[in-house]
Parts: sequence; structure tokens; C-alpha cells
Amino acid sequence: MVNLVLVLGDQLSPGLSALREADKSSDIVVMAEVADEASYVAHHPKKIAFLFAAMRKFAGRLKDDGWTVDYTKLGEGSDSICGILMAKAQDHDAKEVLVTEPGEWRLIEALENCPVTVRQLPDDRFIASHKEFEDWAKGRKTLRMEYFYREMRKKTGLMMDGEEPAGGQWNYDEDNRKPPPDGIDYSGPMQFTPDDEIEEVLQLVERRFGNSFGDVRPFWFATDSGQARQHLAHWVKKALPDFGAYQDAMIDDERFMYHALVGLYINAGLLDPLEVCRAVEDAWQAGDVPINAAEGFIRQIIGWREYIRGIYFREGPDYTRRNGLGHDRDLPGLYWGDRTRMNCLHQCVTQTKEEAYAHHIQRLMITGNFALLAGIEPAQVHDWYLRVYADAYEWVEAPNVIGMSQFADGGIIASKPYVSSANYIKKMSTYCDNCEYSATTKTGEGACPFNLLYWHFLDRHRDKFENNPRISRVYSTWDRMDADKRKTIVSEADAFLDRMDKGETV
Ligand code: FAD
Ligand code: DLZ
Ligand code: SF4
Repeated sequence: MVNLVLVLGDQLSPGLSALREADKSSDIVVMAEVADEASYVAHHPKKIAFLFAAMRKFAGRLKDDGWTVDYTKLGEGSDSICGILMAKAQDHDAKEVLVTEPGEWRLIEALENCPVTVRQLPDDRFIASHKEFEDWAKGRKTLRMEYFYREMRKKTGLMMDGEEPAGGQWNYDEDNRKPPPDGIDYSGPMQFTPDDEIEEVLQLVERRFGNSFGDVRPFWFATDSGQARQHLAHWVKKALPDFGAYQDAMIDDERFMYHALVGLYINAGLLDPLEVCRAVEDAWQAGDVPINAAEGFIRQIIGWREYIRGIYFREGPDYTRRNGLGHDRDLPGLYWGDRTRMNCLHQCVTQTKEEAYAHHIQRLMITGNFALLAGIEPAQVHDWYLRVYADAYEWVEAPNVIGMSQFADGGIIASKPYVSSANYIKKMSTYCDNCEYSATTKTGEGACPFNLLYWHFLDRHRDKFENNPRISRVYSTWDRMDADKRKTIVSEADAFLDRMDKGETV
């Protein structure tokens, strides 16, 4: 009897555990474009196009490698993964379905409840297994990424001198916070011209998902591992040397800065995280890249990415509904492209719509910071991030949004809320130079909303933060302010939020 091997849209890796477990000579690979996966949130059309194109190419590659592949295009079969499996199990008289564990509780549970026998195997494309993360986390009062990261450095041997970190330090972040340079000498990520197969996908996505937020064209993402590797090599050569220093900087219309744009490729399985790290380590060993850039990048992958996944699976399915600060405001229309006078938000939302991309500091300190300061309901913020980025899957998006950005998990990931006034944004970007508001004006005409909302946030959550050693200092500054000034800030912030809630342009 044959088995089916289900390969999901973000499992496009030839070494996938489910493929390793299967018998190429008799088992059948099942891949399917289904309405449920394409619409459990209204994904950015570029993300759907990227995944469908990459799925179709991967199916072709598996066939070339000798697999029998049963591929269903959108609209040609059931709307759900379980429905597809039931139909295919009957068609092929299959005994069981092998699948590598999906990256989302929703789908794990759907497969558990599907009336066919499904065997879920560990996803060992990650460096730490669930058990390793659990063993590390067990008994610790706080789960700080830095200590987990050091374990991953030792485990992988990346940038290690025996038991010690290369260069004598684990972390070179103090060299990685430079303000924006005058210009960028990187022409941006490698771009690929769509072939006929991809053009067919683009037209399908335009027809079926054209009304969702986001532009499907121009489309130039890599859609197979060969292209993704070319993209990686281009970035290592042209941008990695400056990645570290300018990692946190933002410049008007410079959408990628020196960032790698590899998240979407790694998360879909086109690039292996260790292969990416080895390419970076090699460039550093060859003397082409400074240590702060190489270490800073490798930390993002074997530190942050693995840690974030560990938290998602440790915390369980209710994590996305947490709301530790009790925020309940609706997400304003400016997140969907309504006009805003705030240039920082305009820049980040516009590029998100056009590219399905924003880099980390844009996500954390612009769109995330504003949502947190304004008190937007975390579930709505989570929904927005899951929809709009090409690299978004719940296992990675939810801890970043609910935990790191919105402090809605009560401080499991972040030891303090990531909030800032305009000061930080002015220092780290050029956005304030081109804004209708004034970053240096604290109250009154032209005052930057971040300046008002920053104090409004701290004031309304005083009970939660005034004893937090990482943030308590700011309360002394607030208390030293003239009482009338404090009152003005709070009432101007309230008036701003009222205008925003009414749908006025803010
Ligand atoms: P680079 O800046 O070049 O970084 C290299 C790689 O490191 C990334 O590709 C990614 O694989 C990894 N990485 C870096 N930081 C993180 C992190 N915090 N968590 C996990 N991996 C990390 N990342 C996603 O992959 N999917 C998401 O849906 C996602 N949502 C986010 C939401 C918020 C609010 C925040 C603050 C961060 C989010 N991130 C997410 C993390 C990070 O912003 C993206 O991984 C990164 O911007 C992707 O762009 P890049 O490939 O150019 O990254
Ligand atoms: C994100 C996504 C989309 C848009 N479409 C499909 C699809 O049609 N078929 C499929 O197998 N997978 C798709 N995916 C990826 C899944 O949603 C993903 O595997 C789960 O969210 C778990 O990470
Ligand atoms: Fe954003 Fe304020 Fe700067 Fe304008 S002045 S870009 S609103 S931080």
C-alpha cells in the first residue's frame, strides 16, 4: 500500500523530514493550492503569488528527482488541506499521510482532526528541537534570547574558537546602531523576471485575490532555491559588510537598506538557515566582512529566529489572543493605506503595500511602536502583520508581534515595552525631515503624535511599569515635568486619538 507525503507551501525543502521518511519508488507526494490556506487571513497578493509559484516549481523539481507528485492547482480540488487528503487517500488507496509538522497550531489541529491517518514528523530544518528549547527554558525565571543564542553558537560551532566566541565577545551590537548614512551604495536585492509559469500565477492571484491589500506587480522575488542562492550570494558580496552598522537605520524610499531579504526564502524552505549562516561566516573568515556584521546577522538567524519559534510552541495556541495591557482600540485606516500626515508611517505602510516587506526596525519602532502607544487591540495588530509580509507565518509572526512588539504576553519575550517618542525615530531615520509634524515639538501646533502618545502610554500604564528597572527612570522625568504640561500632553494625546478613531486624517 502507498503512503501520501503532504508537502505544505512553506515546506519547499528537498531534505524535508516527511520526504526522508517516505519511499520514492511507491509513495506519492501531495501538494495543493487551497482556498483555506490562501484566505485564513487575507494575505498580501505578492505572498500568495510567491508561494504558489515556488510550490509549482518545487513540484517540478521533485518530479525531476523521481518522485510521483499529485499537484492540485487552486480551484481544481477541495478548499482545505484535509479535504485534499481525504480525496487523494481514496484516489490512491493510501494507508497513511506523512507530513512534517506545520508551523501553526491551526493546521496542526486540523490535521489531527482529519479523518485520515496523518503522522506528523518533527521539522528538523530548525536548529533547536522543541525538546531542546524546553530543556533550556525549564526552571529559568526569565527566557532571555541572549543566553539561548550562546547555546546555539556552541551547538552549531558558528564563529567559535573552540569553546569561546570568535573575537572574544558573544555580541557586537554596540557597533550596530549607527544613524542613517548620507546615502546607500547598494542597488538592492537581486530581482528575477517572471517566466510564463509565474505569469500564469500572477494572473490567477490578480483574479482571485486582487482586492486584498497589497500590489502583486512588479513581481521579482526568487521562486526556487537556485535563484534564492544567487540572491544570497549577491547580498553577501554587496551589502553584508554594511549590514551590521546600519541595521537599525531608516531612509526615505530606501526600502531594503542593507537588509538581506532572506526571511521569506528561509521560511518557505528555499534556503536552509545554516547554509545562510555558513555563507556569512565564510565571508567573514575571508576578511570581506567585519565581525559585527557577521555576528549580528548570525545572531538573528540562530538566536532570534530559533528563540521565537521556541516561544510559539512553548506558549501554546492561546498566545495570539493575549492582551496583557488590555488594549482595545481598532486598527486605524492608515495601516491600510489611508492618508496620514505622519511620514514615518506613510513610508512604512506604502512600502509594505508595494513590496510585502519592511525591515525589523520599521516593523518594531514605526508600525509596532505606534500601535502599542495608541493602544490598538493586539489581535488586530497580529492580524495585520500576518497578512501583509511575504515572510509571515504564525510561528514567527505571533511572538514578534504579541510578545516583542505589543508587550501583550506580559513580558515573556521583551523585558520592557518597545516604545519611543520621536527622538529615537529622528535619530535613526530621515523620516522626520520630510514630515508635516515636528519631531522636536512636544505639545501644541505641529507636535509629533509620538511625543504625545509616548507619555500617554507611560502614564496610563504606570502601575505596570514604574517598578520595572529598565524603564522606571522615565517616570522621574515625567514627574519632574510641570503639572500643567503633563495635563496638556495627556489631553492633546486624547484629542489626537479621538480624531484618529473618527477616521480623520492624522
Ligand atoms: P534581516 O534583517 O536581513 O535579518 C536576517 C534574518 O534573521 C531574517 O531574514 C530572519 O530570518 C532572521 N530574524 C531576524 N530577526 C528575527 C526575529 N525577530 N524573529 C525571527 N527571525 C528573525 N520575521 C519573519 O520571518 N516573519 C514575520 O512575520 C515577522 N514579523 C515580525 C513582526 C514584528 C512586529 C517584528 C518586530 C519583527 C518581525 N519579524 C518577522 C522579524 C524580522 O523583522 C524579519 O525577520 C526581517 O525583517 C526579515 O527581513 P530580512 O530577511 O531582510 O532580515
Ligand atoms: C501561506 C500559504 C498559502 C497562502 N497558501 C498555501 C496553499 O495553498 N497550500 C499550502 O500547502 N500552503 C499554503 N500556505 C502555507 C500554509 O498556510 C502554512 O503551511 C501554514 O500556515 C503553517 O505554517
Ligand atoms: Fe514620525 Fe513624528 Fe518623525 Fe513625523 S515627526 S516622521 S510623525 S516621528
